[in-house]
Amino acid sequence: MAPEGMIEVERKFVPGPRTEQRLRELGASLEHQLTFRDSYYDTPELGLMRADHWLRLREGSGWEFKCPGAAAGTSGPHTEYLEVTTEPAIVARLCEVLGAVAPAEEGMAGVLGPLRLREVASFVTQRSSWKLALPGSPRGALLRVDLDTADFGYAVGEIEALVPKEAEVPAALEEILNLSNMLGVPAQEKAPAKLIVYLQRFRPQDYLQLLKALNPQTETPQEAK
Ligand code: V4E
Repeated sequence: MAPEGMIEVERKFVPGPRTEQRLRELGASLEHQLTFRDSYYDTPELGLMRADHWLRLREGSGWEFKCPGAAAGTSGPHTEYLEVTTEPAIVARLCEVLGAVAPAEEGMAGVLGPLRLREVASFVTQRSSWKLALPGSPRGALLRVDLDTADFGYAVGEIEALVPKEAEVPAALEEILNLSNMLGVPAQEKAPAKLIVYLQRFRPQDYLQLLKALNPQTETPQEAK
């Protein structure tokens, strides 16, 4: 998770048998290997996820709230989210999104009930986190590559850059796309997030409702002729 207020620009991809070897060839270093549980929370109507907001409790890190950035969503192969990690800031944003009056409590534990937030998904991820600097990068910044396997059997990779302001997003995006090419990721490939695959497998009705809300123009399987 990014430090408070940073913009996370990322692209997910399907890792292949040669992905790690390719990362090493490009000079990437394995930073750490972690196992953690994410528990996602939402209202019974999925009021947060339908508005493209994602609230989770990450084991070892605490509460994290991903809110859409200027180019959030799924129009391109990348996504852009602002990450909020302090509890008072998360509570304030939750109230905005859900149209609720701010409760007297500022901590998360005290607002879950009043805001009708309950766990909708929970799974464990095994993650290998790689870091590398792209040669010739004008930003001189590091890219992170996470290779994840969720306990329900789904593997996904993620190339991520953290930028402090919107003006730096295009350069970060270009670096991410360059690295994607170097890793052999097909240009238009879009791999779904672990949570989306979890909902598809274990909460199919919620998944269909969510898909419709996030991509109103998409036909759901039941509606397809
Ligand atoms: C932003 C988002 C979701 C929340 C989980 O984000 P994700 O990047 O998948 O988390 P993780 O654990 O892989 O990485 P980390 O946070 O540690 O860097 S779930 C779905 N989205 C966005 C999204 C969307 N709006 N629409 C569709 C169809 N898919 C994904």
